Amino acid sequence: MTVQRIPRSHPRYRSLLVRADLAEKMAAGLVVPEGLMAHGRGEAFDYLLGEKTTPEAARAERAAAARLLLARRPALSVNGNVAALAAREVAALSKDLPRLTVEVNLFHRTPERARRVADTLRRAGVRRVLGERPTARLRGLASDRAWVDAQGILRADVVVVPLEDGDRAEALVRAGKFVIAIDLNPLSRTSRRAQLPIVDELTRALHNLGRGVRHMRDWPRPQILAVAHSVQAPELLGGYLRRIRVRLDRLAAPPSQPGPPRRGD
Ligand code: PTJ
Repeated sequence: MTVQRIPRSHPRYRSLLVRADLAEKMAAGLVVPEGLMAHGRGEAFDYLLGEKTTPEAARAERAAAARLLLARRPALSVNGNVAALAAREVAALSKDLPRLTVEVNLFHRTPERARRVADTLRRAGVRRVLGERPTARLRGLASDRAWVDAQGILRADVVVVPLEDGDRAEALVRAGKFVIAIDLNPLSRTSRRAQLPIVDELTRALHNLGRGVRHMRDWPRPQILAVAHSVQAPELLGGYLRRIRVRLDRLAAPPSQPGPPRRGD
């Protein structure tokens, strides 16, 4: 169904809209077919998490914003899905944090797709986009995801990797980067390898990162440092899984029965 034909009254209007938009962007060659599967997996986890930012994700996003403010060379990696779903949010974050390098990084790389992703970002307002003609490779990675820009991800100290695959997250950690993942699946290798796993929907996460950056940017450094160190990956991952378990337990519980009459009732 095209975006225009989705009835606004549908209870899952937003979700249908995003799907139709992604399908159109796949036809236009921005998103790969595998990207639609990745999106479906993300949606499934979003259901389990209640389709809102959990308190654990909010803490992770605040800490990530602090890390970005403290970074000397922060970078954000953008693939086809990220450009399709959140080009505007990427542009907004790059305005909130002008030092942030925005770099195209594709698993299914062709020069045309790299250009399409970069054009999408520029149209949304990102001033400088790297990665169209990458100049270096990350060590220990066989896929095209290894291609990076020597001025961008290669020299970055903090890298945000949304909707990433586990191999590259691992390679980035091995290369000494501080890796902030955005991935709705708390069980993915990316979430489990990142030093700071944000398990939240991409547009919500980017929005909250921008808000955190704006909120803390004039704070004294020790205060920002305290926020940056306020969460640990194992504790966050446990928290996300517990959040899902508690939610499922609650949903699975039989409707409460009126109890036996108590004395005095
Ligand atoms: O554009 P390319 O060629 O670089 O390819 C991009 C995809 C996404 C196809 C590629 O990176 C891929 O195959 O990714 P994976 O390994 O499927 O991982 C994507 C992860 O992102 C999955 O764990 C999903 O749960 C998660 N995800 C999907 N949509 C969202 C999401 N996380 C947050 N927000 C979303 N909207």
